[in-house]
Amino acid sequence: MGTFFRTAHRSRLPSGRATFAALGRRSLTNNGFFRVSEEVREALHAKKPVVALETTIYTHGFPYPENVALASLLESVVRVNGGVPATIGILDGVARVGMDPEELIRLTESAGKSTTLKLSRRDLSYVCGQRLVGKNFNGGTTISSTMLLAHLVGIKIFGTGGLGGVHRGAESSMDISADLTELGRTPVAVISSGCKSFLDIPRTLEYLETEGAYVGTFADGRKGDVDFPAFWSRDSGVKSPTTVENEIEAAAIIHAQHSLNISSGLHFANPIPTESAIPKETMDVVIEEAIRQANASGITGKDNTPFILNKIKELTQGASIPANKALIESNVRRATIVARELAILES
Ligand code: PSU
Ligand code: MN
Repeated sequence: MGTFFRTAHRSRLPSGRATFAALGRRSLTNNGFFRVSEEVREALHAKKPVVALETTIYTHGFPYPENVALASLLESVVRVNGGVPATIGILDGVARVGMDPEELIRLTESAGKSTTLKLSRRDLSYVCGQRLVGKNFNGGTTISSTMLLAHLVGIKIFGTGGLGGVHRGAESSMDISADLTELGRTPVAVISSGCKSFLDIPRTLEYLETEGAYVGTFADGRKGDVDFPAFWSRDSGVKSPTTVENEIEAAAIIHAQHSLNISSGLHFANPIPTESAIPKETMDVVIEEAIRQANASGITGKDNTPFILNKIKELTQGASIPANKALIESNVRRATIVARELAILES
C-alpha cells in the first residue's frame, strides 16, 4: 500500500523542473505514435525559444494552396524573430512536433480530404491507434491538442489565430470548446487574437476563470481597462480581466506560473493590428447571418466552427482572409518575442 501510494503519488507530481526534464526525455524518444523533429529536439535541449504552431488552421481554416503558403510564412516569422518553430499535427497517424518542409506540405495539401481530420484532445489516441489496424489519417491539431503535445516536450509558448470558446446557446447545447478545458489543465501560454464574436465572449471569460486559466490582453500603450479582442475587431464590448504592457511582462507572468508549479494554462490576447481590423459593427451583421445559416442547416459539434468560418468568408467576399492572415502573423511574431524573453528569464 505504502509503495503503491508513493509510486502513484510520484507519477502525479506537478511538472517541477526535474520531473519535467524526465518527462521530456521519455517523450523525446520517438515511439511510433509520437515523433519530435531533430531541430525541435536540439532547440529544446539548447534552451532556445521554441514556439508551437497548430495545424487545424491549415486543414480546416485556409484552403489549399493558401494554407501551404501560410504554414511556411509562419515558420519564417518565428525564425526571423529569433525562435525555432514547432509545427504540430498528425501525419500518417503519427503525432508530430516539428515537421520538415516536405512533411508540412504533405499535411497541408491533404486539407479537405475525408481522411484529414480536425483533432482535439479526445481524438488523438483514436487516430494514432487506427494506424495499427492499417487506417491512415492525417489531422490538424486544434489549440487543445496542440497545447497537449507541446507540453509533452516542454514547449511553453504557442502562437495562433483565434481561441475556441463557449458557443452561443451553450446553456442548452453544452458546446464549449475543448480549448477552454485544456487551458485549465495544461501549462502552455497561448497567444491569439481572442474569440470570434459568433461565440459567447462573456461566458467564455467566465469559463476560463472557472478553469483557472489566466487571461490578459496586450495594452499596446492604451491606458486603463481594455477590451478582450474579438478576432477581426480590436474591441468586443467585454473588458479583459487584466492587461499586459508588453512581451517582457507576459514572459514574467509565464515564468511566475511555472515557478509556482501552477498546472493551468495562460491566454494572452493580442488585438488584430489596427490597419487590418474590420469594424465590430460590420462583423456583427455578417456573424448574425452566418449563425442563422448554421442553425438553419442543423450544423452542430466540431463542424460548427469550420462551417461558420466558411460562411463568414463567403459573406465578406473573402475580405476576412487578409485580416485573418495579418492577425495570425502578428500573434506568432509576438509569441516568438515572448519566448525569447522567457528564455532570458530562465537562463
Ligand atoms: N477559431 C478561429 N479559427 C480557427 C479555430 C478557432 O478563429 O481556426 C480552430 C482552432 O484550431 C481552435 C478550434 O482550437 O478551431 C476550436 O474548435 P471547436 O470550436 O470545435 O473547439
Ligand atoms: Mn465544440
